[in-house]
Amino acid sequence: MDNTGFNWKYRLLCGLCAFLHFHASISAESTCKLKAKFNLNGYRNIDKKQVVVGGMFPVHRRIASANTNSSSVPLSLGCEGFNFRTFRWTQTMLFAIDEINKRTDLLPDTDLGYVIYDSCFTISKAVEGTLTYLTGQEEAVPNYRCGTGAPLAALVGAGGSDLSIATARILGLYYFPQVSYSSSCSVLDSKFQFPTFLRTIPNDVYQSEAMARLVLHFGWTWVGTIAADDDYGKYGIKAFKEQVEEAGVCISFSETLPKVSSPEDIQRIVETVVESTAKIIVVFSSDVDLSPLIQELIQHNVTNRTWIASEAWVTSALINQPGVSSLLGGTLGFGLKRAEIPGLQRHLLNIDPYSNPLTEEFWETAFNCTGGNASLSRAVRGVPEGLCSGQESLGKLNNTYSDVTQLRITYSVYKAVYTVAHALHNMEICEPGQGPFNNNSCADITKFEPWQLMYYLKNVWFHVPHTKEPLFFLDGDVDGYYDIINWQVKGDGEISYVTIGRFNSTAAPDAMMTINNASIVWNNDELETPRSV
Ligand code: TCR
Repeated sequence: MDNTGFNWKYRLLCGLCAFLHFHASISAESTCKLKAKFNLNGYRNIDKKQVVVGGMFPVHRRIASANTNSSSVPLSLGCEGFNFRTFRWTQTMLFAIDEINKRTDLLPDTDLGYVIYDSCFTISKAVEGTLTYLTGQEEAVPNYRCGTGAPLAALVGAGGSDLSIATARILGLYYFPQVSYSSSCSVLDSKFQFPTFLRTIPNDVYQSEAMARLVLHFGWTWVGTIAADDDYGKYGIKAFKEQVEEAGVCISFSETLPKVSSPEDIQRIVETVVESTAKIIVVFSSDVDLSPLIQELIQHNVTNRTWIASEAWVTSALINQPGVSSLLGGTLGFGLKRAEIPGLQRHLLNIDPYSNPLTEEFWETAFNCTGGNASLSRAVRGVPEGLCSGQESLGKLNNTYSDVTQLRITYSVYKAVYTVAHALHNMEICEPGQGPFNNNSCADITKFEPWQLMYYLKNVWFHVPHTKEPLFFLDGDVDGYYDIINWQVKGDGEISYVTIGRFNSTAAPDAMMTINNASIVWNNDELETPRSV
């Protein structure tokens, strides 16, 4: 492949973190390296058209604390708390793009590039990224994009629902498509409010219903609830409560997890859990927000509870840490459809630690080493203690980043990228005179309008590679399908995720949920169903 024709913008934004400034220097190089690696038979594709897909991922867990000094210029904050799981999602987007660029039957005449933003799990960052994305500028000036570069297609993201709600409001103004892989909150189904929002993750109305059915299935009548202080937690738990209360279940307590670190709030929730007679506790939260509470409950040796997990923490390595089995063994929860994505693990293990600042930070965090470049001379001369050599082995590291046993949101990311690619493909193969637009015209893939891509996205219909799962949208949503997962403690104290049932929103009402009661192992290895009091 001849790389000379490429000038992809590649940006990883994290406020004013160094990331923001590196794209100019690395732009063509890093993406082309990646492309070259996946290029077919070395044929020249400089004649191909180019389209850029945006991605937004919460690679960091939070923004650094604010500088409250108001006598100096306010700066956009940096981010901290590197998240290996979400970094895997980011790499999956790149993997999918490479896979698509390699194919000759999908987008044969177009190459996909990408622009990736780190939302740092924070609304303000997500908004900042969206404005930057729309304007193509670092200063966020809406309705202005300079340069005549390749068109930006759609945004894959933005992560949590609260972030997507913010970004979708802005993108909606410009009729700019957004395909989300993890924003499941029910409010996002309003096409009136979010006209250009689509998602490959099911709407949480299904999950809340499934949770309610689960509680009723076991005859529990007294449950406690804990929710994250965001749209996901609040709307999810509200719908759950409405449904169980209607069926006569009583709520023992309702707690909200703090968004910003607050040991006092965590302490209060621990006391509530300890003092309550409710033995069944439903938690609707992301793993990041739940983790401090779990740590504290372990300190208090809390056992003998059955936890009901929402999808965002049900297979999370951040929660399932050594030592949680006495607290969380027996947990039941809802997981998205799991998939195998052949080639993904190889891609994950093969990343170049020095291709951009984010991979560099990943490497340093994973191997607990610092800086420097993996230059050959250093490898030959030996590496001073504490410095990364670049030769460290990812394969040997037991890290959630390269763990491909639970590809659920990861699979959803993969589907989101393919969704955009198929929509673009249908635009590309449009026959002049038989197109869907005014006077049967087609859109030009080198300079289309966002609403034209939106037309194709809404009408997309394809089979996801490898799994062959059909993918299409009904009003921007997909069907609600979940595995019901049980945390079973093995002899060595490790927890394995065992699928003990399924929920399928498309089945007849009495066949939606199937559970194999006999295969469940409860807290403390009990085989008998716990009682709610
Ligand atoms: N929807 C959540 C965010 C979220 C998430 C996750 C975050 C989901 N699954 C897994 C981290 C890991 C599901 C939301 O806010 O909509």
